[in-house]
Amino acid sequence: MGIVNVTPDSFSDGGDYLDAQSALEHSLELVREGASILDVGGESTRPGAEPVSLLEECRRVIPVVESLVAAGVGARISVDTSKAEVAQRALAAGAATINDVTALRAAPEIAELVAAAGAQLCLMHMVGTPRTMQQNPHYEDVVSEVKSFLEERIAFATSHGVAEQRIILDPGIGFGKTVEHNLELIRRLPELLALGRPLLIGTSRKSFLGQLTGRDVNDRIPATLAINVLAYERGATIFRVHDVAPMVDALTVAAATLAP
Ligand code: HH2
Repeated sequence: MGIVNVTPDSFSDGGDYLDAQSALEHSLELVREGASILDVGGESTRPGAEPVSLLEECRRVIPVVESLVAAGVGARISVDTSKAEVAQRALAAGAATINDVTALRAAPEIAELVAAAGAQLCLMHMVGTPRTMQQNPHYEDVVSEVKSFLEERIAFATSHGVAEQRIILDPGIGFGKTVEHNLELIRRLPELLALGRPLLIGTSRKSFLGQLTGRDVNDRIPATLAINVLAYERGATIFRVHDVAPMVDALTVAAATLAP
């Protein structure tokens, strides 16, 4: 899953693809590099980020979805949003997945929209909101708490019409977690796999990798590859990354090595 951030303030690529044309060109490049899903987002969720208005988020995201569909991009189009109106317009424009980092808590009606469109839904775990989530995160057992949360969110989504086989789960790496919480979640990923749904992992260039390596945000590709390969070995199948080409190589070698 290649990341297409149409935002001025994303933590690592804010402002790089702000107009629809550069977002389209970047998307096509990610697909050439091997992305099979593109995740288009118009609101940063970095710690402390300010919310974006509905009008502004639509203005950023919808033209990009439309141009990707018009270009016949050859990848599944996912839209990273927690707003029902953005989801509705994105689905109408041809998006096939809604990636909701609030797991339907901000806008429960996204469930009905996804169900009516027969689309996929990614449910992610997060404590609080991006503004507050990194203020002293605490768990008794991070993995079992994330698992219970996701289990409850699956029940909510399916009771509102979403087919279970269209749900993807994400432990929300970096969303209200310390370095150790993030590592524990990756280490014990098979416990989340027991929920029976594909696992999406978003570690790309994140700050916990900087804390572990001392690297700046744009020098975290090796760290991203290492953790994603380990997540793959533990059962994750969707990797949300900025740097698609090196990730494809790393996963190709990992898959060949693990093949029986
Ligand atoms: N991480 C980010 C945004 N959306 N969605 C899912 N499902 N999982 C994630 O881990 C995830 C996500 C944050 O990364 P990025 O888009 O690069 O930054 P920003 O939120 O600042 O735009």
